[in-house]
Amino acid sequence: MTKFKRTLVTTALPYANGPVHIGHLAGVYVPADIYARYLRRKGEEVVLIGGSDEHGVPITIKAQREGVSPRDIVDRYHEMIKESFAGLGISFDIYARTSSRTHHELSSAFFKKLHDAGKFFERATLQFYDEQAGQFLPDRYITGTCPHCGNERAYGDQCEACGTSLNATDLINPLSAITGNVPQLRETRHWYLPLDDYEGWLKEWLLEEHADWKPNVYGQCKSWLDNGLQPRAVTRDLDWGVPVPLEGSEGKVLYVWFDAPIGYISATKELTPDWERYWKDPSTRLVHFIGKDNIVFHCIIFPVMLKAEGSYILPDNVPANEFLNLEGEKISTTRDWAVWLHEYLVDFPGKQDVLRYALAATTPETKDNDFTWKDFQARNNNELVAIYGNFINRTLVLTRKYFDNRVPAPGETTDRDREVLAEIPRVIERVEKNLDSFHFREALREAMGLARLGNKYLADTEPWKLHAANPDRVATILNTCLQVAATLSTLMEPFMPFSSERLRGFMNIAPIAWAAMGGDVLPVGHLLGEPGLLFEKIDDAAIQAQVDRLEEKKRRREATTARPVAPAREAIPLDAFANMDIRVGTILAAEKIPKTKKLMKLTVDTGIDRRVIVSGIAEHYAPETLVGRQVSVLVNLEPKLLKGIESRGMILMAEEADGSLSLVAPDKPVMPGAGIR
Ligand code: B3M
Ligand code: ZN
Repeated sequence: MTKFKRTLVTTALPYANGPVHIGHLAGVYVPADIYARYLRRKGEEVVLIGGSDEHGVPITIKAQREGVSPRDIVDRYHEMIKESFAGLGISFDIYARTSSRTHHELSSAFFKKLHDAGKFFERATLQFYDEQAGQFLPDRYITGTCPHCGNERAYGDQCEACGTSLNATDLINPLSAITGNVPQLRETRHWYLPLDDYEGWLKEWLLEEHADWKPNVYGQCKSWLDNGLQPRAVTRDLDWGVPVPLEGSEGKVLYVWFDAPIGYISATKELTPDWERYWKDPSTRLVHFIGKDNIVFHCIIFPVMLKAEGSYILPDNVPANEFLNLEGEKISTTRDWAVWLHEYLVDFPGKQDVLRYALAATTPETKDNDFTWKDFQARNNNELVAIYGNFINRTLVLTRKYFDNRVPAPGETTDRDREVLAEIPRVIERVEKNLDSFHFREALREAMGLARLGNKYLADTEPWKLHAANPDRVATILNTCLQVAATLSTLMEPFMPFSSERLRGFMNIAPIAWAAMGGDVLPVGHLLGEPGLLFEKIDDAAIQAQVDRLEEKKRRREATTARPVAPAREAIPLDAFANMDIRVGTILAAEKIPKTKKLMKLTVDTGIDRRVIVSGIAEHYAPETLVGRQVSVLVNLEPKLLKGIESRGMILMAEEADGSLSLVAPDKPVMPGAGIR
């Protein structure tokens, strides 16, 4: 491994404001875990670092929306995320959190060191301030009309209708999202990191010395550098985060993107007292796994911070991935368009490897990729079950049947047997080459190629037909298959650790070191374990349930975007309301009005009288479910002739954005005629 003695693998720290979805997994955590597991099996020194990003506006917004404290939010999601990662077998050496004391101390000291060394400059700017809330407003906390498309609910950092990124001061009629008041511009002072001063250095370090980075990463960095860098504020006016460790800076915290990457360092520090060996020794290779939206922070801003600090190593590679879409649409947490990891683990127990496989096989390495449930099913049924699983199962069952479950001694070999055995080291080499260069999809395809080869070899040689006539030949074939199977138990492990473990159980073998693969790992006479199924078919119903769930989300979303909740109407005096005579009534009879879709004829006991009311609820309620129900009736509405029936009054309904209707009823039985006011 060239000049490096060890590898420090970091994974983007997800905001602890919501669960983890397949987009996160495919882009960051599955590739990083494959990589770390691979290096470990090779016997290299490696640590895999993860943790929660618990600061910043994404957390405070979520807390405010739910009316709880930021601490409540991060405590809830940190545990949930940590647990679901463990459930999928992401083998973090530590899963830390940025609210920890170690992190606060370390990031605070980091800032102080840069400050004292004169690496920042201070600047005063005007920022929106909410007088009533008594605080400065982050851009996300300001809403107003988008100057580009007229959307009245644009945010101060972005308009989600037209996608334009904005400054809060661009908004027409800006309002505070906290109080709804008009915010005032007020002066505030912040510390800035002069990124522009580092342009020359970055061009050399990044564009020249790291021209081998993935083209999507390199290209984005180059474009940032070509466009010229601007100083970045590294502090914010917020009360949640790492306090700025300087006098007179009450109410200010470190910008979340300043402290979060330092989280990698503080996590390592929590993991081991020997953390400086990882972060300060140039023989450590630092690799950041991230998604494409985090490239600038990891390839430009964090390296500048590290360089300015002076005692840390810099990343050797940042193999960022593009995005994974879901059924052709961009994954979105706010729109709930995602497959959530914690839900997957419940819906598909014991099938962690299927998701890992499907995601690794569609890793969005150089361009966005699409996850579909159909593809997920096909990968399981046609590849894992029909090829890999089938090969393993046949091999083990035949060995049990013909050779008392013991590895048979091979007889004379043919060219075909030798070809299969000779392919093992070649496949291993190709898998390595691809993993070393972060081509996970291709690496998995190569590994799967070995299972495919084994499966085909078995199907072609048909040992089950040869046993009576030529047991020696069968022994050779099965010995070859068993060597391939043993190899697969290690070769597949970085991608699918759970089934590898099962496979080792079936074969009664201990884990095989990477370098030992392909050698004679199964001595003749070795007693195998209990064979079982490595993978099981996933039926159409299970897939349809997932597709239905997504369809339902889409239906709801379309309904809400098409008919958003109407704003409150103009204020009225109490009299205007008192003019409406609303009573509790009981439905006595209900029948659909023929030749109409929506109308129902209801006979209602209003307490005052029994009357007929025509109501447009036929699509929402069956007549027989209505009889006996209590409802709210506007009794003094002018009578109206509808389909030849005189309707006297109106049944009140709650109407949702998607048009669905519900009766509005008292929550316990009430005498008909009771007034509603
Ligand atoms: N929490 C953004 C994100 O989840 C941010 C990553 C921090 S990595 C140091 O995409
Ligand atoms: Zn807009």
